[in-house]
Amino acid sequence: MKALIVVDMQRDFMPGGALPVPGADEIIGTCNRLIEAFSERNLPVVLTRDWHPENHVSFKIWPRHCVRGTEGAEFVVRVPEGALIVSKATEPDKEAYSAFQGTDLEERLRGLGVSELYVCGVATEYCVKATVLDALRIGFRVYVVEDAVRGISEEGERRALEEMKGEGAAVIKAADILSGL
Ligand code: VGL
Ligand code: ZN
Repeated sequence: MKALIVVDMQRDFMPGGALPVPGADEIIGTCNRLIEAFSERNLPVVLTRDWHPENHVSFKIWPRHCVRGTEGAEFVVRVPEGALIVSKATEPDKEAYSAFQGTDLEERLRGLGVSELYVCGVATEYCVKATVLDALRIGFRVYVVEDAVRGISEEGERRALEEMKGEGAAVIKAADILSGL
């Protein structure tokens, strides 16, 4: 069984937001098409969100962003009925880039019989990469949707894609998923 994981497509990571990822708004449409395609086929759709408390430790390194309940933390993609929403980095003293860190995502996916993950969203070299590497480590087959991810820097994104491939991820284009789902 396949599932889609949409990483941190939230207002604060869009251009004009608190921690902008260049070009992140350009992938909203593609993420939405993937979300529609998976949910139409009753395949699980996971939406992760950075969901920080006011006093989160990451605000020592990053501008204040994605404070839970604020506008900046809202999703900019469609949230289909039945979507699994995974809130991460919710504890003040713990950073968590991976959607598997400190969440029940693994158990929920296993409970649904999922073995193959398609990952899109932001930021390629932070939360996307950490999520993909964790997923590979715990035995999922992972596809990174290269035209539906964006990085904070181009160099960071390029290196992250290489690292994910080196650990066993496959890189795929959205059109190839949509035509073969
Ligand atoms: C992220 C930096 C800080 C991400 C989250 O979603 O990639 N990056 N918090
Ligand atoms: Zn964060």
